[in-house]
Amino acid sequence: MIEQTLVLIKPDGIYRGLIGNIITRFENAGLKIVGMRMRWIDKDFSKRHYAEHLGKEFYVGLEQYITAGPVMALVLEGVEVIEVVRKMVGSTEPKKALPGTIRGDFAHVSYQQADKEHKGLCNIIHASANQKDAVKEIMLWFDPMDLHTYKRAGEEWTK
Ligand code: 3AN
Repeated sequence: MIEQTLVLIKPDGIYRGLIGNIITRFENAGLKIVGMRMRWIDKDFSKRHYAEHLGKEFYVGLEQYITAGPVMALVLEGVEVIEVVRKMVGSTEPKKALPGTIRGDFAHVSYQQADKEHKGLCNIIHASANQKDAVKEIMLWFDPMDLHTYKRAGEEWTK
């Protein structure tokens, strides 16, 4: 089934110059970028995006982290893209993320730093966890008119 998912390259990913590298992985995998915007969110927006984590021990650090700089938001489209992207992103805790995943390849430094400073867990990227979250998060971050339908080269003969 063709689905859409929300991906955020978080402030540590932006500051470390990883936008191009991360987007290239998704494009190489055949996923289609149907929306993209850079946005520096405030605390209120963080509370809406991370509503399920409000009140948890790590929320204050998480809010500090996600509002510390601009975030690149992407909507990706593809067959079972929610699960595919979660696999490409890797485990929440970077030290558990396998080599070859985005967190496994790039997030170990940030993890050690966060651990030392007792901050939110800096793991470079967010990806919607399931279909319900994907719909909710895409609506929160994007105006429908900023999402686009088009064919990638070669798409007609891969069907
Ligand atoms: P994921 O991003 O892998 O779906 P979630 O949704 O459980 O993980 O957590 C959202 C974000 O909250 C994580 N990406 C991470 O930045 C932060 N976080 C999650 N668990 C912890 C924790 N135990 N300590 C600090 N930060 C955390």
